[in-house]
Amino acid sequence: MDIGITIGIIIVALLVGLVVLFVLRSRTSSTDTEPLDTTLLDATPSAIAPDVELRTRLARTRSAIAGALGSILGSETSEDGWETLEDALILADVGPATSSEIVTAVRARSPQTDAEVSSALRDVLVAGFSSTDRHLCAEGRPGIIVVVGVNGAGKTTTIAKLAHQLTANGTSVVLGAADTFRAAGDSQLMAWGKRIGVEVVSGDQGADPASVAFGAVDRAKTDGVDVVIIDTAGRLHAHTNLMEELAKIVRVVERESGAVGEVLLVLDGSSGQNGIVQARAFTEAVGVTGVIITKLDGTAKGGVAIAVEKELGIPIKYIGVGEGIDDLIPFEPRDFVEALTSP
Ligand SMILES: Nc1nc2c(ncn2[C@@H]2O[C@H](COP(=O)(O)OP(=O)(O)O)[C@@H](O)[C@H]2O)c(=O)[nH]1
Ligand SMILES: [Mg+2]
Repeated sequence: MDIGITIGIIIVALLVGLVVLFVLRSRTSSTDTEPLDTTLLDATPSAIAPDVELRTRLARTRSAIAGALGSILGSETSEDGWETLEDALILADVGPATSSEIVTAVRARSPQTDAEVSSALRDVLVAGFSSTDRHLCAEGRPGIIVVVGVNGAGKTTTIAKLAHQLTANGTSVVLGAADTFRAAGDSQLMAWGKRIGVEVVSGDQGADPASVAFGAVDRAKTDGVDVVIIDTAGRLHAHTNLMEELAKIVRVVERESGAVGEVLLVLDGSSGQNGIVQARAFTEAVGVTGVIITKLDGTAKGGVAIAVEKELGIPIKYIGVGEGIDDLIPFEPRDFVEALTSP
């Protein structure tokens, strides 16, 4: 055979081989952009040793409740003792009606010994929480989480903590700074983003928050990012059309992306029963899917967590127990109750 023809055949064969290889490779890499196979995200803090930590972080609320429990234990469980317990629950912002129900339910179990009183109280408190799944839902690609709540509740800090935990577990995150109402409303989120190595999409002051949210979702799509978390404004809801603005953010993002996985309401734990009134307003406007209660480390009103789920019927998904990046804990009713009632 002519040497030229042989070389020609070899070159053609090599070219065909290369094309086949290229097609195969691009097929495999295209699977990378398919939806996450799980819709539930695992955001677990790395640094916290739950039991001991939680007990100390909740010290203020705990000393009130466990203190009252102590006054019943060791004595005859007298009428006075039960009243002390009910008062302690009310002071911890469990709410008068719920506190009375709790004490009635504990008494109905006729506990005789100290151990029985403690365990009856624990069981009744735990039973007050729902048994819904508390994982974050991240349906869709990207999964979208919108975070709402009044100014100062802890939204921006909580978003940073959450993003940090998600990225530590291998989930990529983009943040949307849709708090465009305040001057430099985005600077705090940008600073956190830099610190934890997460990109922040922002807009100018006064920009339409929904368009910033849209931009963040768009960026996540382009870059193949798993989850978008959107920070929002929180000026007092009575004064402006904040609720309308939040509803628009959710609507626009839904239109762009099909689904919003979570609308998380951040509540300041130290605002106690007032927080429940706020929560109702947000829930009516934007269909809140989960609650995060912050600042439980600095308050004696942590009992509000018990009231929140009972009165709103929305699961608490996380609690904030400090200002540090790791101070956000997935909410576990039994751990929480044990931390509050342990001596
Ligand atoms: N002690 C404590 N402080 C918190 C917690 N979460 C947030 N904060 C503080 O609350 C203040 C307001 O938080 P920020 O995230 O700016 O609230 P936003 O206005 O809702 O975005 C900041 O000083 C935070 O450090 C928490 O769980 N514990
Ligand atoms: Mg903020």
